[in-house]
Amino acid sequence: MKMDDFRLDGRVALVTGGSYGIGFAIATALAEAGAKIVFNDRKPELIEKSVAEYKKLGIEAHGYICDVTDEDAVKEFIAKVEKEVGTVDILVNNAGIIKRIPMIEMSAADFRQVVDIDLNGPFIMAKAVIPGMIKKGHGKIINICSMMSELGRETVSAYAAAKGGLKMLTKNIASEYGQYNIQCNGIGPGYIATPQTAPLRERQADGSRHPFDSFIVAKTPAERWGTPEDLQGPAVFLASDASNFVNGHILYVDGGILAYIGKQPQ
Ligand code: NAP
Ligand code: GCO
Repeated sequence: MKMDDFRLDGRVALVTGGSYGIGFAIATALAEAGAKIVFNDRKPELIEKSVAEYKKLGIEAHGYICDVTDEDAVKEFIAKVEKEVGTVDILVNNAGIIKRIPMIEMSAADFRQVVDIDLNGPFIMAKAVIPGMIKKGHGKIINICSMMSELGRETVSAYAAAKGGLKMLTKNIASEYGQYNIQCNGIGPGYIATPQTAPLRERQADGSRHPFDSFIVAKTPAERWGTPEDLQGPAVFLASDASNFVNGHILYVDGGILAYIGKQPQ
């Protein structure tokens, strides 16, 4: 093995929802390893703001407006990227939402929206980039799964169903396209401090920690929330030649939560 196996020079990496949070952190790491960065989001103002944020880090990111659930828009998006930047070598299916509603109070429309973005979106994106990867003779797809690909909890039925499905979509893409030297793996982040989990970490009126915040810290051997930066090394590994024989694997980056019964309440 050579350390250059972890380099991504000359590769085009597309990170969906790469304007902030986990997607932005992963994109900056892939850029650090040499990749050209493409990202998309739904809001024009976000694209502009994020291109400037990438530029502050010395990264010439290519930002496009595209909703991952809109198949026609995605086809157009990928055609534009192939023309303006190059064929996508690395796809990170990061874009995702969560709605925290008790299941019997959740509307079917809300359930469908979460599954549409968190599961149909990655399918649509992967379907759009795989033909180019086959032509090039290689490709890397990294699906951002979740602890909820393995575990359930109150109020996240749609999200858990979608992320459980995304785990199996990852394994199926690996099975169907491994013969073309395309590796499809997942990253399963633990509880990461981003806007998506901000409501779970809000200080209480009396200034005390949110009960869920304390719960997660007690459930994590590392005794802390993860940061988007904790996901950067695993993402570079799965995007690089160093992982060419890793396929259909979900790499949990969770500080050990999945391995641990949790600290006994004092
Ligand atoms: P976040 O801060 O909410 O960011 C999500 C990103 O996805 C935003 O840029 C968002 O842009 C974009 N997005 C949402 N729907 C989209 C759509 N239909 N088309 C295109 N872009 C869309 O979330 P995060 O915490 O960084 O999480 C990123 C991924 O990691 C998600 O898949 C999430 O499920 C997963 N994850 C998060 C954690 C965690 O603890 N934070 C743990 C495990 C897994 P808009 O502003 O347009 O919505
Ligand atoms: C929640 C959280 C989690 C995290 C993540 C954990 O409400 O339980 O949002 O779902 O986002 O998916 O891996």
